Amino acid sequence: MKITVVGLGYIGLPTAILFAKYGNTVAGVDLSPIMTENLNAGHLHIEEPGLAEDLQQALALGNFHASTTPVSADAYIIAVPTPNKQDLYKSCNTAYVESALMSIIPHLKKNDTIIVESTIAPRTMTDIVQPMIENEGFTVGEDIYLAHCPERVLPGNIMHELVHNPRIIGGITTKCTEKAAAVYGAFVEGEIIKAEAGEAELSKLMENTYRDVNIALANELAKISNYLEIDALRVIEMANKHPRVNLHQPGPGVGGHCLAVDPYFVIAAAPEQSPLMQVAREVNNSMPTHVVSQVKSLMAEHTGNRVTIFGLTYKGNIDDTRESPAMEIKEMLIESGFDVRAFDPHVASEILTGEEACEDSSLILVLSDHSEFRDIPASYTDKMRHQILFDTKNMVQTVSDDVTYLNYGNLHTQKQAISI
Ligand code: SAJ
Repeated sequence: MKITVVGLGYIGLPTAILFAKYGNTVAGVDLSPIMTENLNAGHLHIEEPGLAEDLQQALALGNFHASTTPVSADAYIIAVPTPNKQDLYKSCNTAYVESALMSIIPHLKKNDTIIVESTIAPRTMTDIVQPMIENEGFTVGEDIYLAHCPERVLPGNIMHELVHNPRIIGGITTKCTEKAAAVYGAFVEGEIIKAEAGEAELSKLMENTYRDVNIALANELAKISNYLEIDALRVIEMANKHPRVNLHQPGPGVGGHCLAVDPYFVIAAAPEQSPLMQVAREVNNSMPTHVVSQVKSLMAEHTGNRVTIFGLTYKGNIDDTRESPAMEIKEMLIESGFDVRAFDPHVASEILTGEEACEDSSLILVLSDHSEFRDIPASYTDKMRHQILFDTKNMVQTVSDDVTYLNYGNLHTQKQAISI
């Protein structure tokens, strides 16, 4: 198969590389000339385990080439961003999807398949994408095949999950579904679930909304337990021993380009019907302010003004700071007058070592669960003015006995902890 993948980000690039690795001829398209040149030279712009090796393999096979303009193919895959609009309910902005479609339209021929992988609001395929193709004189389901196949892979485990996760294929017609399923047959070993386009759109959004709502519940529990002076983490651990309970983990907030974005697509499409989802978003959005309040309170008891953030990414072992609560907390702490230093071995622009970041600091604030933070060496904490560590991710395993270790389980033991 000849496949053109438009959008070489966290999803499009791994997808393109896998198609190439499995013997297809793949053209990767992105607006950035520097990025496409780098890819052709074997250099990645994102961190994802296994991707570098697979890129080398695809290039060695001669099956992958990146460029800034689409080329003719049998199947087109669109994996471009769909941010929130700045409107009342933060609805789905399909501008990049529409311009990607416009860029491939001149190359379309009878029997081609177009697959939208980007996360989209319910009814986008039938209300926006299908009319765009039919305006060009094609009949969808007869001479062009159109499907929404949402990506559902977890950053950090993308290369494995792309192959092994079940894949939802939502065609505009049954024939569209069959054609798109055949495309993914190239490498997907997970179950292929055939669906209608609208079902595929909404199920993807509800997966992330499910997680967002459950994290909101855990974050609310952290606040409740702090107020009631009960260990929230023990409560979660014990409750989860029940066979039908799966409380999620509290943290500094919900980030990334999925959970903090997608629920709004459903909310905007049905605002009157979605009060629970809206409150969950508010609870998760409140967490950076909650963390900053706790930091202010902890710092009020001590001399010194330096706070050291461990981890700026939206979650552990990745380099992605998009929609990261850690970045928001960093800005809020700076605005509050703290002298903020950051240590993040996964973010290239952060150049301080752990020792440098901790020097003369009064508090370490762990905001991302990078595995490097599991064991905190004494060489970091020895340099501190006051040895206090607040681990919002409950991930630190070992730290010097000289350090006062706090997490959402024991924060209430500090008399200055704030019950909000
Ligand atoms: N988080 C918590 N507590 C938890 C779990 C996560 O606070 O118990 C936070 C994380 O720290 C992070 C945010 O939630 O800030 C999101 O992280 P995540 O690991 O839950 O998810 P993403 O955004 O990296 O990927 C999600 C995944 N969706 C689901 O698990 C339902 C992934 O499978 C999707 O493909 C991806 O969204 C996407 O692209 O939509």
